[in-house]
Amino acid sequence: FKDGEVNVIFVLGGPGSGKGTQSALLVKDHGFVHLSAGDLLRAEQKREGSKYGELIAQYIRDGLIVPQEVTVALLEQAIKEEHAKGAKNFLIDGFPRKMDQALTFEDTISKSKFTLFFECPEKVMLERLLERGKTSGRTDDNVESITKRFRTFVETSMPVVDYFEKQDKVVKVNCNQPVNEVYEKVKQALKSKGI
Ligand code: UP5
Ligand code: MG
Repeated sequence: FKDGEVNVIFVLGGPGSGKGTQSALLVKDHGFVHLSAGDLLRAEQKREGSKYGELIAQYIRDGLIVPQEVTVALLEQAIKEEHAKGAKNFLIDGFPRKMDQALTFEDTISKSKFTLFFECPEKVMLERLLERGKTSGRTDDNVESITKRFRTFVETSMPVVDYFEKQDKVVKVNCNQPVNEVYEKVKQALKSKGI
């Protein structure tokens, strides 16, 4: 995409910090297109005939980052489809969560305007995910997988946040509050960036 053709905001934060919840609210009020990398991977995993189904299933269960070729291709396809329908403003949720993905995406698809980063204590995220796990059907909402997801987040994904922070492109929001209070802060954060 050429400069200005699409606006990309990355939404990052630990597992269960509320990326999906807050993104859904922003879609309703601001007309963003919300693309969750995790949702795209789960859909691809289920797609009949996908050659990546088993690989994706394993990586997600182990809380590891699926090789970037798979995820970047899924995102690129989804962005192009939405752009063809007239969409311009994208919330990319749960991506990039490894440095190679960040560099590839910004080199080949689009630079990001900034990253909305959700801060939340692990203890709170663990409680949320275990609660959700009672009904979510997600193969990674169990203590073993959650522990691995937390480790991957700290070791592999935080360097991406640090990288964007050095470019002064991170807006932090504390998420350890009720959904609507967090949302008020999210809206303020976007306002601070002129959105
Ligand atoms: N909840 C939310 N906000 C709340 C609040 N303020 N107060 C109280 N409760 C709140 O929320 C989680 C739960 O908490 C929900 O029940 C919600 O109601 C409640 P949600 O909005 O779903 O949080 P989110 O941050 O989106 O959590 P999610 O579990 O989706 O985060 P992950 O980052 O772990 O999951 P994702 O789907 O992004 O990735 C899953 C896996 O896919 C990764 O582990 C990885 O294996 C793989 N992946 C890749 O390999 N590459 C990628 O690029 C992306 C993913
Ligand atoms: Mg999510």
